Amino acid sequence: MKFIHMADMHLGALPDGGKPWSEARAKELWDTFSDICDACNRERADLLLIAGDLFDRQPLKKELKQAAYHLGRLNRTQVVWMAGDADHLREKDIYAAYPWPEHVHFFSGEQVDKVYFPFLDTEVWGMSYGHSHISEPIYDELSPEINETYHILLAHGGDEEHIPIRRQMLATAGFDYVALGHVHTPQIWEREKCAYAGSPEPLSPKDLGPHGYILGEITSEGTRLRLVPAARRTYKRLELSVNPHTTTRELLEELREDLASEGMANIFTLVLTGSAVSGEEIDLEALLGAGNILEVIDETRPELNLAEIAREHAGDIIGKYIERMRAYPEKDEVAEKALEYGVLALLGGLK
Ligand SMILES: [Mn+2]
Repeated sequence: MKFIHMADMHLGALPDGGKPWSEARAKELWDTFSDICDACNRERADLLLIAGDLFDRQPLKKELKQAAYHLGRLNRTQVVWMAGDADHLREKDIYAAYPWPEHVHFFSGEQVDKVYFPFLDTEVWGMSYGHSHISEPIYDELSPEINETYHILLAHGGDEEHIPIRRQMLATAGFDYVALGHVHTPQIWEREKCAYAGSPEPLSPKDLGPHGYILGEITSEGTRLRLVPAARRTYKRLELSVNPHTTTRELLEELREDLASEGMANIFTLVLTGSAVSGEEIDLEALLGAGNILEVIDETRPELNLAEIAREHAGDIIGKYIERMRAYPEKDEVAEKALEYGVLALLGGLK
């Protein structure tokens, strides 16, 4: 039995809101969702498991229509789907009432329910969020009968306010696979037969590394899992080293080269390291305009002229500190750092 497991697509979200590339990314979420539907056809997947937060909030009717269109393109895959905390059901919700294609199975209540597929001899357990917060550990008590039938649990959450999960308990509950959602970074525990699919597109600069969906297979031998990258873009951290003489022009040149080699479409957090520029200030706006740069973080430190500081502060605590630290052998890296940080802290404290 072959399946594709996805979660946390967050359709309708506007990643990197306010940035020039934000609208394009909102559209790319749909494109990647469409790609995953194509993958179901290509891989001849028996099941598409959607472990919550397909939408970023309660979907509009036209968003449901668009989702139904893509799911309608599946030619042999059965879809099992739950609402997560972000797109949780509300009383007047239109999800359940929506005329989904016959092969789309939606958990429409907050009680654990089961869908059985005789031709796959597979039973999928799950529920939907009816609230944005659920603090009861609902999944901890579940345990399927051990028999020939494959049992899958579709689950969303894992933190205190979103159904706490004890993974060790789930691992021994008897499911052949637990398809998890809510955590946006993919995590696979193949031996424990469970995984967070992660969001197919990264949604914040904290979501580093590859993103996509999980391609899995359950046989009498066990459960095999693999992350298939599908994201169109990656968040990256890019360090640029500067010295007191660096100019904006030089820095821009280096930045453009780095962006080209790291992939212009990706989204970057720039970090300036090294010694602070002492000449003309770096034009941060120019750096921000060189590509998809979310922000520039200045981690440079002022270059210390210790001889001058020692002369100026002869007799006070700073002078004494420098004198004392210089008693350490030269080229002792720890002592050098302690001297630098100590002097900076003391100078800062005097401001
Ligand atoms: Mn969630």
